[in-house]
Amino acid sequence: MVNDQSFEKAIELIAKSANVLITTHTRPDGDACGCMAALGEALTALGKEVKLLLVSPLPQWYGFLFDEKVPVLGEDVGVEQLIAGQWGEYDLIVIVDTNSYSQLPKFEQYLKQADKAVLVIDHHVTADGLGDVELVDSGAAAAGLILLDFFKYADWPMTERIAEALFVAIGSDTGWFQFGNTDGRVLRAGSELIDAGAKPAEIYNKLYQSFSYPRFKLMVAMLNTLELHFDGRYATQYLLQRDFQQTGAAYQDTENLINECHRIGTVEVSALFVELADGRIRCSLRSRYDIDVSRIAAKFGGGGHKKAAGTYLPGPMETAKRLIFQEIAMRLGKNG
Ligand SMILES: [Mn+2]
Repeated sequence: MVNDQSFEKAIELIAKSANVLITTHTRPDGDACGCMAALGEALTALGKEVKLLLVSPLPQWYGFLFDEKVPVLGEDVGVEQLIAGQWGEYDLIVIVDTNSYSQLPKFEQYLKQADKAVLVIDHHVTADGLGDVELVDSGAAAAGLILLDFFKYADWPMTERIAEALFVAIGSDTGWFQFGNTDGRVLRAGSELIDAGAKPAEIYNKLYQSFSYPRFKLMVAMLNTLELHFDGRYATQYLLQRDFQQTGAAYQDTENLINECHRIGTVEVSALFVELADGRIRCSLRSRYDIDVSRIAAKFGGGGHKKAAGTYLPGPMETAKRLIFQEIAMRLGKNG
């Protein structure tokens, strides 16, 4: 849990700020988007001038959280513009759901030269200490849980919109209450948010039953690459640039697809390799039991959680697959 002293400092920081810029990690997920939306809503209600900024495109299924399109750095606004103050001057930067430079491509440049107060709200173990004030709790299943505690501490009104956004944050980081991080705190928060107006069935539909046909075809292409190793304990899948071209799906459509292979009973750990336009390979890792995939990701400059992590690897695909295979072989060997 975050201590009261940190909450007090965050409240002070917000109280003396008028223009607030809120951002989150690249490949924004439900926790990232939900926290941005909830905090944006709350700070606007407090009379702050709030701007939201993403560092990579928003998956379309999170669009309902925002009243208007959230600008993307490098697409809607250039980092030079941001640095030059042509896209607004801010006295407070809030970063949600990450505390790492590597998760903030391009924004990192702005952050390093900007002489602004920074507030971080995060639950990752990997941390660069980006904040002047940090609300960090690595025991929280989602950054949304920290935000909920903060809102309650600050006694800010919990509107239906905020409850919905925080429910998205918590629901998605727990795999809709299926992952091992689903604890009493998660379910208590869930019930509070439902009481405040969040509608779980409606949210589930918007998040998980809203595939576009291209995204579904991308999933089929991915499933066709499934390989099992070590008696079915390690599953790999991959997607090439050509799969995106053939299906018409976008890179952000890969979110959560890795989890499909964990329906196979033997699978303990899995990797999804995605070839990027620049030739690098994005590798997502999931673990069901003891293997700490954040350690594997960290070896290659990535990060995350024990059971869900990611990193970038050099291409081509076979090289990337081999690098991770060696790590998995070591660990599965050790664990018997
Ligand atoms: Mn998160």
